[in-house]
Amino acid sequence: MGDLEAEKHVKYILSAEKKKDDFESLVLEHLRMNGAYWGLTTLDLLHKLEAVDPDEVILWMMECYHQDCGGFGGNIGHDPHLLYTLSAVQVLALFDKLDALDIEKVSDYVAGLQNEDGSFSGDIWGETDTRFSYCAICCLSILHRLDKIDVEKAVNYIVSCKNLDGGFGSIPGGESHAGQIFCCVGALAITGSLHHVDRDLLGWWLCERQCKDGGLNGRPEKLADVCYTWWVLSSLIMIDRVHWIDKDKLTRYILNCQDRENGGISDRPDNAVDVFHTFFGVAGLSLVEYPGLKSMDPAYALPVDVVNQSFFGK
Ligand code: GRG
Repeated sequence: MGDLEAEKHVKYILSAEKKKDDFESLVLEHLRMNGAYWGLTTLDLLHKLEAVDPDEVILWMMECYHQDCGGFGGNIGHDPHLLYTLSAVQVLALFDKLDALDIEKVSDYVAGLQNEDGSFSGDIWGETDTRFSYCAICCLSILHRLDKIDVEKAVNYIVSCKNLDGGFGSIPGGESHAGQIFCCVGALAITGSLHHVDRDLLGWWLCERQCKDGGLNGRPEKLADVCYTWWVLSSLIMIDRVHWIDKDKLTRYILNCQDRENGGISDRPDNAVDVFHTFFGVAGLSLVEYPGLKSMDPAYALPVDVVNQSFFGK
């Protein structure tokens, strides 16, 4: 199986951060803020965050900030959205620099996107999705401003997206999907509402995501993909059913998706690597307690020491 090529992954992330004109950078241009979160969290899990100058990152991030409304865009000159605002808050939490934010302004922006039915729109254009419920709740919790929204309504809306198979979809009646399940279970965990989850039913659906090759898929009849290591395992951990997965087979699958020459992790063995799958591969290995990695918090999707720092100041 071979080991985790930690040093090569660090080099890969650091070089991806600097490139601006290759294929991957162009594809990621509109979600560079998410890319910063994926890359920097990977470095932190590998104990190499100090290889990056926080001031340089924060300077760039603040250029993506919209002072008029309090939200962050995915890159300089791009419109604000909850998806990027959460990534910005997570990156600042990684660096322990949340004080660089106007916390009232940012949390007002997030809270202002809650709708009458408790759901959240991602931006002013109104699309709703349980991904945005998670982004809002995680963001406000990190900023200690959950009191700015109607948490009960937010929880009831998420519960209305629960399906008969125990999973959750993007809107009421939407198909269960591991990514949405992470968002809903994560939001319920953060708000202390996990009693709404049927742990055995959902745990069964989630552990059935493990394919013959050891990898996990996101819904029935689909191919395995390294990113589902995160969405599925974090959910299983939050509902206390992670022992229903074959961790050794999964670990082997992730390690087989590494580019052993140039670093980086891909969705499936022998495919091209990218920062998204490198993050979810390393974060997944952290969840299976692969040696030498920092521990990840399954609900906040940040290293545990970062979450502790932000909540307990230690
Ligand atoms: C802080 C980790 C973190 C997340 C923020 C944006 C977000 C909240 C969560 C996204 C959850 C989600 C929906 C993930 C799924 C991403 C994905 C690989 C979708 C692909 O969907 P399909 O239908 O793929 O193309 P399948 O595998 O079903 O064929």
